[in-house]
Amino acid sequence: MEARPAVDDAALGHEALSVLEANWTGSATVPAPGLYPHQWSWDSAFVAMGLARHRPDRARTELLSLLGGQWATGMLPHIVFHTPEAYFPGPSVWRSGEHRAAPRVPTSGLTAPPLHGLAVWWIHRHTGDTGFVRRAYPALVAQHRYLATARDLGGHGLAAIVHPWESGMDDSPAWDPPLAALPEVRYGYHNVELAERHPDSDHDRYVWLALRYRNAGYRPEYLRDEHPFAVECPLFNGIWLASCHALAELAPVVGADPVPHLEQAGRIRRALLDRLWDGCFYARDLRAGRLIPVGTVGAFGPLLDPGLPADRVAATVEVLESARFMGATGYPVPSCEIRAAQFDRTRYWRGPSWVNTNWLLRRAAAVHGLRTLRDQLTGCTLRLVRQAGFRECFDPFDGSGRGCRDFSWSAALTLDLLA
Ligand code: 2M8
Repeated sequence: MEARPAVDDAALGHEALSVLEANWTGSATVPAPGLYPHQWSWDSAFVAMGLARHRPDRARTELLSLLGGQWATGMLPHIVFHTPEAYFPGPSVWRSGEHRAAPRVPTSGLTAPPLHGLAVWWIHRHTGDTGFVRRAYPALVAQHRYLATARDLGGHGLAAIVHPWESGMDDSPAWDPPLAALPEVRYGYHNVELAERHPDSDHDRYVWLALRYRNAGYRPEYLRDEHPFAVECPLFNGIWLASCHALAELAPVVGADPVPHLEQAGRIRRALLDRLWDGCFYARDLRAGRLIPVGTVGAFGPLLDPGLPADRVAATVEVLESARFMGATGYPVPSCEIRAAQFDRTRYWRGPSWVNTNWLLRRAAAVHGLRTLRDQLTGCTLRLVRQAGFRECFDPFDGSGRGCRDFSWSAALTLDLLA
């Protein structure tokens, strides 16, 4: 295992800022040089929150350039291609330019966890900049409307993801059952380090799914009636709920009514409890009509809701602190529960610990006044980056780094953890 010389807080913060400087393109931050050379949606929201105290100018520009990729439908794409095609699938695959609702800048046709309301709220909280809120607010309202209409595929108030990439937890074992129901395809899609991905890589199926959606003209009717992958994810919906609360707090800043956002939050909460709860939160496969019985870090997304009933908070935190998740390792929460047959400490989103999900859990602990848990998550996440640097993810047993180096959200959220 690699070891780094000990670094104090000031040096760590300085290193984090240098990584973010190097990954800045002039209008956006790439997640990492090389493998991720464009602007990714939830990565940008994390980067903006990490930069809010240090470089508020950059945090604002980051989010506004991302919002520049929004479609007229309200859909906020998971990738915005400000820079020439250097990633697969790139603009020539998504062909957003052929779609009437798409903006001028090329984008993907999928969305990502809707963290942006929370990010705008966060920047306002740290800067008090109301002009920025006025610019961003209408786009956020449109994004939430899109999720509540085009993406409520189950008809019960939750937004469905229609591709594993939309979850942000690409290779999570939670997507194995819905992916296994798709036909076998072989395109030979090899732009990534497959050794660290799913052993029987599902990437060809990912591309197949994306092409089906694209060939159907990105139509919501197609998603509702025909698309074979539709899942209600507790992390995606927990993040949406947090952003609804954020918009309710931002509404008075722009002279708008907070009530619709609180009503939306109530609808999502009720649906999470009615549809995704079985002693803990699980994802629901809408096409198979059942819960997907594997515990992942996504289970804790609903903890971001300040209105989650106290008994559910307690039960969910009990699972989080148990040997199924953080009780076993002394390192931050892994992406999949340790006792699951699918758990793999080495492969993307199938075991490793990620700084962004642990930062979200720390935020959730703060929302519920759980100070000990919050401090514990802060300490063990900082331990990872002190030990292994700003890697993309980390081995949950020994903390060694995996995936890319100089990874933007690991650097940006470290700045926040150090504050
Ligand atoms: C990973 O996702 C991309 C596809 O969007 C990939 O695997 O190539 C995920 O970790 C996702 O959460 C993240 O936003 C993206 C860029 O960091 O990489």
